[in-house]
Amino acid sequence: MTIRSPYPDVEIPEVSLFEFLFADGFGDRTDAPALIDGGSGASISFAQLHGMVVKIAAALAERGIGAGDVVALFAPNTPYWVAVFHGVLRANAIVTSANSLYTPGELAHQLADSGAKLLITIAPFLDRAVAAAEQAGLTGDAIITMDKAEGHPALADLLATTAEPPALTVTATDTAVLPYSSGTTGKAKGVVLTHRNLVANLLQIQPLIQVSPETKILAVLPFFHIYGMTVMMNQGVHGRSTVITMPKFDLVEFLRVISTHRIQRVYIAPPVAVALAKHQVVDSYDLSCIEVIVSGAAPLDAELGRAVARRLGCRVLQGYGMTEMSPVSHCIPDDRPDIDLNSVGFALPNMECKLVDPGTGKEVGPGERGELCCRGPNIMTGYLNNPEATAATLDADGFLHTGDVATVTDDGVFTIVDRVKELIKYKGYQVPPAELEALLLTHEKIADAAVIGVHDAEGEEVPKAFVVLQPGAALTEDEVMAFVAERIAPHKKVRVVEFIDAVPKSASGKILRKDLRAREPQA
Ligand code: AYL
Repeated sequence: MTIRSPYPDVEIPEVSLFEFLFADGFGDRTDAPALIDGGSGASISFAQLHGMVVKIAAALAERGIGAGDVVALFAPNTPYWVAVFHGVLRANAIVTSANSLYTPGELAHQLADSGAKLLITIAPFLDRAVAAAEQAGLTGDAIITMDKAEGHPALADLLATTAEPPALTVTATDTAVLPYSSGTTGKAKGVVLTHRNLVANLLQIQPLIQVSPETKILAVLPFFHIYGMTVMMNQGVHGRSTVITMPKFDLVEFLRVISTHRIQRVYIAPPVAVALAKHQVVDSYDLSCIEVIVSGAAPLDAELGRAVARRLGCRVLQGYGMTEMSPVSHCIPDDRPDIDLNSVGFALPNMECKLVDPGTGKEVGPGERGELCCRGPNIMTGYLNNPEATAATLDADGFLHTGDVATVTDDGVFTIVDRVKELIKYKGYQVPPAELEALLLTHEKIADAAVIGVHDAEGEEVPKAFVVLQPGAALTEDEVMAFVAERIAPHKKVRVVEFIDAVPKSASGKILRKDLRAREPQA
């Protein structure tokens, strides 16, 4: 049984993201602030943003960047991030956005795998950027900084060009972005999202969560992640709203920025809800401006969400999605505060969903648990250069198998109840177990390893490694954790270690994660 969205379909124009967002001009919003740097208060109007985008496109074209070329963005949220992102797309090229916390090794993997020709970063990230570029075979000239740094061209140099921008030749079906996601299994892969995918998701979100020119949106979640990219950055530009950027999460600064800029719309991942519900400092700020908080990227505890709503006197909603869906597929609509906050609300317009019993492969109906499979105009075309992973995720009918287990009511309200994929989510960030297992195996004293997600005392999901030592070798838990921590981004750290005699495996050699999970005390 296919469950269709209760909302009428929306029409998706066959245009590039640039045409969709910029082509009509901005009417009476031309001189209004499109972006404000939350820290300094410096702002960029819609007209200025448009001007920068065109200049950046022209300068990139001068440097030989054009259709099919990939440009990597490795930087925290600032108004410049937005200008560079759209400048790359306006140059007919493709953005691959990298996690700001990446180590050189992680960034090098993404640069090489995506075939990036250029890396745009900031001076404080140059150490890691240069090391990664060297590993990936990019030369020094291929690194541009958004601020100024000796020895590298800067964004100001690009903006100084007198060249005309190239003709806009990309079409709706061309690739726009390559964010990285591990999907249901294995290591991080390039998710191929087209212009149409990104345009579609903006239009699909609109009937459930509207933004207007009066809306001020806080962008503290990173633009490099699809949640920030679509829901904060592009939805903001589309709504002619003002987006206030923050480069990283710091509770006091977060509260100050909301209160100072009178922000009405705050998008968060669940750990921020914990702080908002419990931290004393929250009472020191006037947060009466907040109208709606939307939580996504990991399960929100409904009681916690209600505590935030009561304390701040605002609505709290939950959305669900996946990088591979551009990303939003489900959301509690803004005008339905009656909907259970444990749920992720309705399927967005143009979405078709089915729930499939992971054991039997049979479709199940309302009230029963099944793997959520989704089809719609926002679904990726596949993983970059990886037909096996694509075939394992997108079925012949075009349904994406999410690896999440859900239930649905007769009214079409979905609740995510479990996850059948390997993926661990730490504070909303992806931690692919396969990557940690491969890293652990590079330790000379480790014979075998398996990683699963467990819940810590605060209920946060954390990676736990089961480690088999080489015969006669000795290693402490702390040594294992330190070995991993030195080599990967902080959110991927192994936070619990247990030594075991053998990793349980199937006859074909696959790690039996459910056997490892069964050993854990139930939360
Ligand atoms: P990725 N409840 C439970 N699990 C969730 C939820 C949720 N509300 N949202 C995301 N996940 C998990 O690619 C789930 O396992 O995208 C899903 O397959 O980093 C995985 O996270 C996808 O991780 C929104 C709502 C953006 C969600 C998003 C998704 C971004 C995370 C905007 O409003």
